[in-house]
Amino acid sequence: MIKIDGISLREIQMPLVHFFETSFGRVYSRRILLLTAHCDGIDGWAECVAGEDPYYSSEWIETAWLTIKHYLAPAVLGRSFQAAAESAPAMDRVRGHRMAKAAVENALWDAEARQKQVPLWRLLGGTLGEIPCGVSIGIQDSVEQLLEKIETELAAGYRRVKVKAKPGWDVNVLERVRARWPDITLSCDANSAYTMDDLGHLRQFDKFNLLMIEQPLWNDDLYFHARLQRQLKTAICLDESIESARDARVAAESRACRIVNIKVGRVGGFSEARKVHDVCREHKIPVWCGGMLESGIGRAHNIALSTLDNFSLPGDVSASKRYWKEDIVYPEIEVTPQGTIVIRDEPGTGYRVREDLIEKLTVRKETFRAGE
Ligand code: OSB
Ligand code: MG
Repeated sequence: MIKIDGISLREIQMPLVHFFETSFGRVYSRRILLLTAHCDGIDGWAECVAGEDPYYSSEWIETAWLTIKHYLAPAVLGRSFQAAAESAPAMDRVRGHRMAKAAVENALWDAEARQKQVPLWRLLGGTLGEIPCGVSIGIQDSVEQLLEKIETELAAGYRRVKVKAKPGWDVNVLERVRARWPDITLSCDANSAYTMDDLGHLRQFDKFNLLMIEQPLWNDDLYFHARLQRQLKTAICLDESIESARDARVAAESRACRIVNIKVGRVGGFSEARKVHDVCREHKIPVWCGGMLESGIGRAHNIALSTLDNFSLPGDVSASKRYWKEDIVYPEIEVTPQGTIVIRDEPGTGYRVREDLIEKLTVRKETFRAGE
C-alpha cells in the first residue's frame, strides 16, 4: 500500500557538456523538473521530461508544473494505492499532459520499489540483466565535427549511432558517415521535419542501409506515415506519434512503422509504457527506449524500463558523462566497453539520489500536502 502524504516539485538547472540540436532547435542547458512523492516516510523520485520549450511536444516545464500543482497532485494527495500503476486512472480525467502524469506515476513506482525493497526493474516485469546502448548525436556546426563525435562514441563501444536530420542536413551528411563507416548500425531522426512533398528526397535515404528513419513526418500523424512506409525500403520508427497503447495498435495495424521508440514520459508513465511494449510485442514490432536528455533520475527509470523483453534494439540510453559534468545520482550511469549498461540488482533503481547536490542546483521548489 502506498499512501501519498505530499508531493514536491523543484526545478534544477544543469548545463549540458555539449549543446544538443534537433530539427526544432538547439539547447545548451537544461531546466529539469523533478518530482518527489512523500509516501509514509519514503520518498519516491521522478523526472518530468517536458522540455524548456513546447517544440518537441506541446508540453513544457511550465505547463507540467501548473498541471501537477492544480490537477494531478490534488487527484492523488491523501489517497492510498495498492500499487503505483493504480494512480494512472486517478489522473485520467485530465486530458493529455502525459509527461506531467508520468512524473507523478513514476515517482510512485519509485516509492513502491523502495518501500518493498525490490529492484524497480523487477517490479516492472523486466528480465534483461544487461541492455544494449546507442547514442543520439545532434546536428553540429559542421559535418567534420559530427564525424569526430561519431568516432568518439564508436570508440566508447556504443552499438548504434543515430544522427539528427533535417532538410539541408541529411543526405549530404549520411553520405559522409557511410563513406567513412560502411558497416555500423546507423539510423536517423527527423523529429517531423518532412512532409509528403519530400517523398522523392526521402527515398534517397534508402541507399544508406539505415536501421530506421525516426519520425520523418508530422508529430501527430499515423496515416501518412503508413503511406510513406509503403514507399520506403527503410523501416520507419515512430517516436512523437505514439502517445498511447492505442496509438501503437493503430500504427501496427495500419503498418505506419516497423519499429517503435518508447519514451515513458511521452506515453504518460510506466503503466502505459508497458502497454505500448506489449502491443508492439503482440505485433512483432521491436521497441527501444528513447531519451529526453535526462538527468540520472530519469535515466535510471529508462534503464529499468529497458529490461522488458521486447526492448531488443539499442536505446538512446547512454552514460551520464555524455551529458553532465556531474550527475545527480550515485554512482553515475556508466556504459561498458561493449556498449551495454549492466543492470544493478538492488532495491529501487540501484542509483542513489544526491539530494545535497540537487539542493544546490535547485532554483525553485514547492510542496503540496494532503489536506491543505
Ligand atoms: O527525438 O529522440 C528525440 C532529445 C530531446 C527531444 C527529442 C529527442 C531527443 C534525443 C536525445 O534524441 C536522446 C538522448 O537523451 O540522448
Ligand atoms: Mg526521436
